[in-house]
Amino acid sequence: MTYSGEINFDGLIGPTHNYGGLSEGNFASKKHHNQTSNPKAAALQGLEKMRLIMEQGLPQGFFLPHERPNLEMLRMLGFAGTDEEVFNQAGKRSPSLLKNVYSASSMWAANAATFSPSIDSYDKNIHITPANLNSMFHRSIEPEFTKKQLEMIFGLIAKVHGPVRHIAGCGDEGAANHLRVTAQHLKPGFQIFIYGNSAFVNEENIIARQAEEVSKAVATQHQLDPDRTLYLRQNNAAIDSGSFHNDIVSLANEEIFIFHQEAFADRLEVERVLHHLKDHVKGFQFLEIKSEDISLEDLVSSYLLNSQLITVENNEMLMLLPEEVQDHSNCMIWLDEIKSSSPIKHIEFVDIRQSMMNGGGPACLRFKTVVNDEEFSQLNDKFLLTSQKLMDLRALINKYYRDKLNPKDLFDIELMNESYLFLDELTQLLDLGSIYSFQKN
Ligand code: SUG
Repeated sequence: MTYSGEINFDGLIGPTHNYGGLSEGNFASKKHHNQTSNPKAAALQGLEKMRLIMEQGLPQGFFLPHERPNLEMLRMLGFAGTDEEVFNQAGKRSPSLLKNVYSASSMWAANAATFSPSIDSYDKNIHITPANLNSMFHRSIEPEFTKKQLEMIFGLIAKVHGPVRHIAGCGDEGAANHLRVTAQHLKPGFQIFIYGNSAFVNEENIIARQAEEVSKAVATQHQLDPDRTLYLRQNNAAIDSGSFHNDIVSLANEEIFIFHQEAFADRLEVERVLHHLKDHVKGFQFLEIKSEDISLEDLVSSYLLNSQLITVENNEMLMLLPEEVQDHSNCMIWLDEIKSSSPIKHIEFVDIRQSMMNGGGPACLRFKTVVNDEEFSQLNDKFLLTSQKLMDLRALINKYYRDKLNPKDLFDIELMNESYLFLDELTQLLDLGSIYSFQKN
């Protein structure tokens, strides 16, 4: 099969998905703290979303869940002995730490890395930089295994860089703070990097996860044309309203750029960016959501813009939204309006409630890439979904996953064993060999 265009890689939701309340500034994570999750339903919901995208004719990729609990991290922090001893000591001496190394947060693949397609770079290579995610402990333990998977998938066709070093203030949250606008996926594009603040400025009470300097470093490393690289700063009011990542208040696909009136800090900069795009991108269209139509609060609670916007037949677009949007009449009115004024002609809703309760909508669950046909032929297709793999994954999830998991259950070593058994069988199913640390002991 040949293919060129967009391919999304979704994070398979792992067996330890739980509501640990670990993310400051993420309202959903805080609101559902200590509620009982359903990892089985979560993973099946994630697969169903992937199936819906495949149904539209796009190949669909996936990332494997990371090894959780991450005993290697506990060992790096001084815990020693057998796996059981390390687990039990950490549970006793530092319950919060154990909860953090158990997080299934790698499911939110939009935070895995920043992706630049080869057409945009001087050296005509795909460039990928794994996000360091250093703002939150539970996420900061993701980049190493993310890089490993990126190398396995894109190793033959991309430069996979190292994450930007873990330095206080120098956070990188990957594609969740990055947009690409272009006449067509495979034409040269304009990349917009969105940051919270400078690494050297610390504003009280504002959790700015993405540093300006880091965004700029990623753009430089990706060999992007400075005339085609744009920067916007998140509005503190948006961050404060629960938009910890920019992908909750803006969205782009090909020539369409959607954003909320209060998404960005500096109106003049927004105008400059819009002019630049209007002058250079054929068919460019922006849709600005006015606060009087949909408040920031409604945007964050509905996750209207944390949806997937994909190009389907006849250059029309499909918007795949979380079901929760249907509870907001103002969002539904807006959707009706854009159907007549933009290429977005198809609207679908998906139930990903389990992920939403931790602040992750459809857009969070996917890492968007663009490849040409030659690159496509060299992707590692073990990470691409087929109908058969979909069935096999469903069966494996049904076999191993719990349908009830409370954060207090994380202290039960049986959960660790179940999690590792699942991951072991998963690597066998996908013929990946031993990729997890526990498989090497
Ligand atoms: O980093 N939630 C994730 C949600 C990430 C959403 N991603 C995008 N917007 N692209 C986060 O805050 C919650 C984990 C917990 O509380 O157990 C969490 O990590």
